[in-house]
Amino acid sequence: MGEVHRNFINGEWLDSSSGKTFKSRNPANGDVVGEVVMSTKDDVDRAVTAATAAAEKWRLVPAPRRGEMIYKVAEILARRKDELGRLVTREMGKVLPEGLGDVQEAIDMAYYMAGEGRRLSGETVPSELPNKDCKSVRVPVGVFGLVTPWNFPVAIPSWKMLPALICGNTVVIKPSSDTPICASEFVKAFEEAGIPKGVVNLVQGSGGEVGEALVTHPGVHGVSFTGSCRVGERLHALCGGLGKEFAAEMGGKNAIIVMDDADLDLAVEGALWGGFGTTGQRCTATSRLIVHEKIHDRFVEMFRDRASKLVVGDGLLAKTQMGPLINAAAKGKVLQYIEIGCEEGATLALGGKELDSGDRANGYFVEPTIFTGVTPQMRLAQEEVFGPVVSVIKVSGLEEAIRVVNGVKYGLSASIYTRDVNKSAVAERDIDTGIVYINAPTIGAEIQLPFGGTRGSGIGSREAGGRGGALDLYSKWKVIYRDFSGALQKAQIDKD
Ligand code: UN1
Repeated sequence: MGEVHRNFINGEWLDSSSGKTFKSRNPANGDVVGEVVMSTKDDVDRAVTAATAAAEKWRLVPAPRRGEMIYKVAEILARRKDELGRLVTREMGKVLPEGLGDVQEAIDMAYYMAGEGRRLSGETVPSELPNKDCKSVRVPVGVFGLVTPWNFPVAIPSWKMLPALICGNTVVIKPSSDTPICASEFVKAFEEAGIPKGVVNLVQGSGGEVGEALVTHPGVHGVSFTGSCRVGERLHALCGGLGKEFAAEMGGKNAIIVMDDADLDLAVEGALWGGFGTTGQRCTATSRLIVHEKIHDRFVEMFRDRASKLVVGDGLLAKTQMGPLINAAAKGKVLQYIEIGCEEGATLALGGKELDSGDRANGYFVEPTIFTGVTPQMRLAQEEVFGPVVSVIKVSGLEEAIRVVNGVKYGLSASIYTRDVNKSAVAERDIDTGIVYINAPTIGAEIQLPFGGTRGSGIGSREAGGRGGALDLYSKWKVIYRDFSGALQKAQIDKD
């Protein structure tokens, strides 16, 4: 076996204090991708201590200089894109073009956040008193604990680390134990870019032991989490009680509306990509198709025909269009939802079975699956499946369609296919999700605007760029009043 992937603490690659390791495996075939250290609370403590010590100097590095280092991270990732993209596919399972896209999203974020180093703008406003000025500036929060998932094993660490760093925070990241090596290789880009020691720290291990120790650590001032609702809500309760800054991005039950005037070929393409891209394992994945009754049967026929031809297998093979699920538990959960759908009386129109023979015997594969005759209140139509299962719900018009889109506890992403500009405007106005697409599927957000959802999809600030994006989590406002009159002036009192 090759090298052991260690923790990165205070600029050094260190063994864990447990002396134990675990194996990261390829979900397509069970091959060992590498061996990784299994950390403990002591390792978390060491990493937070390093991040705390580094924070004092890092906050004083001018933001444009921090930006130049992040610009270097972008260049390093761009140079290593091919290698890292292949690693994403080997460790996480998504098909190679998507593995490369995962790395590209991190590159985009790095260039974007590098530029923020020369903005990070606040406000300057007039004072009510003479010879006095007022402004607001963004200041760092301190040390951030970042807990990241496996489904975007390079992109999501980048969404959190890059804005945290440009704002002048230091970080400790605990990546998913399903994709530890992607995170490790990503962190190497920061090391190569010359980020000072202690500014970026990585601790590998389980969520229960390492993740919770990190987010509840008294030296951690802010936490950002992406993952399940169950864990997000638990961490929120823990962090709220400890007075930490907190944000969580937690999933969706995203829907595409297909109207009777839609370009059906385009809508089918969108539904295939939204529903089965990344094997349905995006928080933004399309898991409901809300289809107008007038074109329902034709649309379902076209969609089923295309989905039945998808090639499922190892994402590294050029012919593969859909990869495996991440692990045995994920596969078990998807198969269980398929059973639930059948029990609830939905019609299994395609797929529904695991694929566990031949080349696929050692991977976690499930067929692209379509249910029709789904009603909005079924569990299948309400709960997040996180797999290649798409439910078709028939509706009689736009108003009903929007009611169905909004009738779930999540509010991340939604879309409408229509050629009618008025209908698209109504959907844009009345759909209650953080992201709305017109004539495009529910996946594929770009990094220069805020990412996140309403209601059960998230807690706290959104991620990524733009007004209301990640900078709001990773910085606090400080307001400064400067009186250069040389006399005591009393606001609200000295009026004449
Ligand atoms: C996620 O699934 O958590 O919008 C992130 C998208 C991607 C990001 C998905 N850019 O589908």
